[in-house]
Amino acid sequence: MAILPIIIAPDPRLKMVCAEVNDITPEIVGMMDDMLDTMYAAPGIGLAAPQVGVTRRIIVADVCKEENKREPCRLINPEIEWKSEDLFAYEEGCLSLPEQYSDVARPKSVGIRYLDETGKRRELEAEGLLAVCLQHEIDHLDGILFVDHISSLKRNVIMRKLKKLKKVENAG
Ligand code: GNR
Ligand code: NI
Repeated sequence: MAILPIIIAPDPRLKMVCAEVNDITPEIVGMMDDMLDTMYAAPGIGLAAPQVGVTRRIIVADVCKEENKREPCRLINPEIEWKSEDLFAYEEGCLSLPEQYSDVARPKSVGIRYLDETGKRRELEAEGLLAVCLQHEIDHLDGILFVDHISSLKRNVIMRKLKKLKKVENAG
């Protein structure tokens, strides 16, 4: 069990297209547990490997609210198989963009194909908050942040704030 440091934007590691996992090693399985620990500690409802500096196609999620009803999801090489035409707008945040929020419209429901931690091929259908979360996480694997879905005006305001925050932190 380990809580890993979360990378804050802007950072080149958050802009990379992550590599597929070909071999699910014990290191990868252990890393997914560390990612879950990190996500629960934050707290967050999802986490993508590039946010902890690992540019591989791995995500974890749990949209359950209560701490005693945890339902951790571990997805390797997730792919969106289909998405609904109707959209759902939700106010998104990101652990890599602390304290920044904006409405993002995405397909309301999605079908996702992935490998579980044993290498078994699986599929899931998600809607509501889980659909939002999984699309947000899969975006991270392609170097896409939620601010890439909003107007450049709003994005620039948020990115400028984060750059300033980093400068202050580095100075202090
Ligand atoms: O914890 C998180 N909450 C959240 C809220 C709305 C839409 C997406 C998210 S994901 C975020 C954690 C995170 O940054 N995952 O990459
Ligand atoms: Ni995020």
